Amino acid sequence: MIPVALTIAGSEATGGAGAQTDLKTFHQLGTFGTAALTCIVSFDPKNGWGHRFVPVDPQVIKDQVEASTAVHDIDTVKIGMLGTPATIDAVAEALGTQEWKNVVLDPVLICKGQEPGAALDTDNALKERILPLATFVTPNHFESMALSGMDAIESVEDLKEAARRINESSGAVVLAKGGVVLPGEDAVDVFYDGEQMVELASPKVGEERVSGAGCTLAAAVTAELAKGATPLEAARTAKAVVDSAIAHRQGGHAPFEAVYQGAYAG
Ligand code: PXL
Repeated sequence: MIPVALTIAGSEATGGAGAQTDLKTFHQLGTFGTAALTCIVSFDPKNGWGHRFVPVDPQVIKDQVEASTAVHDIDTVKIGMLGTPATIDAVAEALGTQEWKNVVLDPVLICKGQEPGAALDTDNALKERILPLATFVTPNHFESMALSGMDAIESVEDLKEAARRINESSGAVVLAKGGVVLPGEDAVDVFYDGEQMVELASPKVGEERVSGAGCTLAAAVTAELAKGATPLEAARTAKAVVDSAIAHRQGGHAPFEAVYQGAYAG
């Protein structure tokens, strides 16, 4: 049997991020991908490519998870963009319907186009209801500050401190992403599982963020864990997948480019 991986994530219609990216990554890494959509994001080309955001009915989210887990034996799930407190409650309930070996959380905290007030409620609900269920969490620079309570992360040492704090408060394995935000020639991610602190570095490809890199990293971790990799092996492979996906990124008519996973050969 091909290992099955489920993503609970938003649709991003252009194929750069969200569930579309998760499924491509799952497929490229030899897993059978399934998806439950939490929201529909449509970039608005007439309005600065802002995010038009429509949440999926909470019951429909639960129905999708029910369908996927009824058809397949799934022990590994990725959580991507949730977007509203009602969605978070629905996903927490859906996760509670069975045991999971791996719950990989990409803690997408803000999405352009959301009300700042509503976003704060959503962030708090994510921390209270979903983070405690996660076994593996992949915060970016901004999310690492939010989840650790640190005011600034300016160095790899700061990022390590954030990873320690997030691991202590959640119990999850942490893969904190420095990305292009920290200074230096390398993009450094920090892996911390409560015992091992490992720096994963690779040369930066440009200084611009590429759409879908974060989704791809968490999806690749998920696929590798579904196949039986250890958390550290999964993190190392995921970093290589993202490096390849960024190197083979695809532009279009938007002012940002999107990752492409199809060139990763393993
Ligand atoms: O990259 C974060 C992200 C995740 N999920 C969805 C998105 C985005 C960013 O655009 O639209 C659905």
